[in-house]
Amino acid sequence: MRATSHAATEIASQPACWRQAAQAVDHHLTSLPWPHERVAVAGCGTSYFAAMAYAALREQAGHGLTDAFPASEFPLGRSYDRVVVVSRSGTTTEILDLLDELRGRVPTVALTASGAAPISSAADVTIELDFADEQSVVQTRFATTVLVLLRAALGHDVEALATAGERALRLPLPDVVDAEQVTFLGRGWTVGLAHEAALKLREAAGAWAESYPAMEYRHGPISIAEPGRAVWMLGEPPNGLAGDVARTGATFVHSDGMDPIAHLLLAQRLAVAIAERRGLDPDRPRNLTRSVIIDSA
Ligand code: F1P
Repeated sequence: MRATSHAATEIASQPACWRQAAQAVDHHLTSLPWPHERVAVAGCGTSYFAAMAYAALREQAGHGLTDAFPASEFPLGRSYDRVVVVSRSGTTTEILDLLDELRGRVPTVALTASGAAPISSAADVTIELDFADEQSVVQTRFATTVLVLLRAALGHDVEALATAGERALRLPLPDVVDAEQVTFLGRGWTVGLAHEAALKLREAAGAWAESYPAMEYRHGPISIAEPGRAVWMLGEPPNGLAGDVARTGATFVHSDGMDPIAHLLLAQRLAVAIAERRGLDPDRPRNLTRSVIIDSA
């Protein structure tokens, strides 16, 4: 294995990518959802989780109804003013199929790392974030850069996020590298981040990781908590959760005031650290390719 994985390098470059996205946002504002539009956002895997986080943030900001769907489960019968799709590769089958279905019915905008990919001719407008493309199969910086661009469009202070991200890159990892199992939790927009963090552990490290909306955790998933396992809250934990987890003997990790997207960087780093501990290459997950292209035959 290389001394430094692509994933590790790409994780470390996120604050710089976020700043670059912030510089580009004004240029893209007219293509992105306008306040009061009914919007749906779709993606697959990591790109879907970025879509989920944005959807919750946009609604919370009062910009209007915003749904998020896996591209394969998009409800074609619903009416929207604009559909946003997210795909690093721009070649994912479900995304291209969805854009085909939507053509001429609703304005579509695609966020991709590759403007030369088929997604560009399938969507009405393409926003290319080539500076956030990645060599690792495992996505980190593309998805967070998409989310930061969309947060910038909602008026969030990207410089503060980038500074928090730099701090998250310097912090020691929580003491869970040897945990047998990690459950990530979120609320509102951080539910998407929790799913993304768990996906990173599964993809990069083949690790047992789960994810839930935080208030759902006590409705069953807490049954697997025990010493040697961990619960990791992205954002503010709901009342009593830390104590409930402590009583199981599991380790409880939380954002402690850090913006959850910066806290996600620690979870990404954890995924790489677990992979390295297990002698795995975090850039090359088992059974996964950079883009899922499904043969129609
Ligand atoms: C989506 C995706 C990623 C996954 C892997 C395979 O790709 O499912 O989430 O980590 O890279 O593809 P894309 O549509 O964003 O290119």
